Amino acid sequence: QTWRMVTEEVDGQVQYEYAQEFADRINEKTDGQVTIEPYEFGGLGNETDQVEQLETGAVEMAVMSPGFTGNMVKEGQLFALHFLFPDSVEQTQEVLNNSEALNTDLREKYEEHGITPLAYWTEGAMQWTSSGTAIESPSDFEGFKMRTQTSPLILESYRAYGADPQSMSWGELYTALDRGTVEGQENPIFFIGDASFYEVQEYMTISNHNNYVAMTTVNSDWYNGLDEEMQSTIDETVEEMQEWVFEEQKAQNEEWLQTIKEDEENPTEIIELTDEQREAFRSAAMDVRDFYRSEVSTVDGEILDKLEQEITDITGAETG
Ligand code: 6CS
Repeated sequence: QTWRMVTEEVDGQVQYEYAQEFADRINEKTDGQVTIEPYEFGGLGNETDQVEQLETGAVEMAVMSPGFTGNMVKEGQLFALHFLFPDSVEQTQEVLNNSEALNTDLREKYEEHGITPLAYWTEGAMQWTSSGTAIESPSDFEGFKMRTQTSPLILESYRAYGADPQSMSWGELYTALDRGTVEGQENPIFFIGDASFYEVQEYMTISNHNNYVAMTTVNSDWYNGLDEEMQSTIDETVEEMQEWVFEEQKAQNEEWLQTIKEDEENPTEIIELTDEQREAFRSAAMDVRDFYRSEVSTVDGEILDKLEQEITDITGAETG
């Protein structure tokens, strides 16, 4: 049997490396009975096409970002909220692994659309890059043309700082930054490096304002139709991969930070925010939580409330 697994990234990047490793493990565990074909970004269309392919069962598996499913699963947009997850990436992964709000409640919301998220994992803390303006305080975002993914709440999060956000596929982003169609974007460091965005940006602000979360997803009907043994093999492999991908993103993010710092041909000014500067963004971002509860959530923010409690239980501090 051959199953397809689409990703939103290309060879060498975290999602695609994940898919390859996942495929190798399944192949080995099934003594070659099952082959999983990983697809790079673009191989079967753009990010939005991929969501549709998984929904309809045209592909069996996908690595998918909630940032592209916001128009479908409203609740999934909670990942867009800035300063929600712990500052520590380790603790963030702990929340992603153990949260009932995400692994039970949010999973059910996705399943209403035929998609089952089997796991959530971080690709690292997100940072801002910019040209023209160094982003150090919310006022630096005033009128700033910011590229984001398609989820409406991501755009709302930048409007809260006064920015002028627009969504586009990352496939168009290098050119858009180069031409000044947009002035900045957010991503984990490895992606800012590997997709060469830093080459066409002047500044990188270490904001850690959010985490890039990806999901390992399957078409629900397909998954539910597998025999028990195959389902367990998949579940067990998804579980093992959590530790693997944490180490992978960590290594890639560390390596790329070094490379960006040392690239003299493409100098990038790296800005570390002080606690006070970060606090200004954090307080400007808080209204977006209310917006999520009142305008976005279809269950009055219940999943977010539960998640906030789970986060507090792990960090011992309020998230808001
Ligand atoms: O910015 C984006 O849209 C892309 N960023 C990452 C880290 N992975 C794929 C995604 O499409």
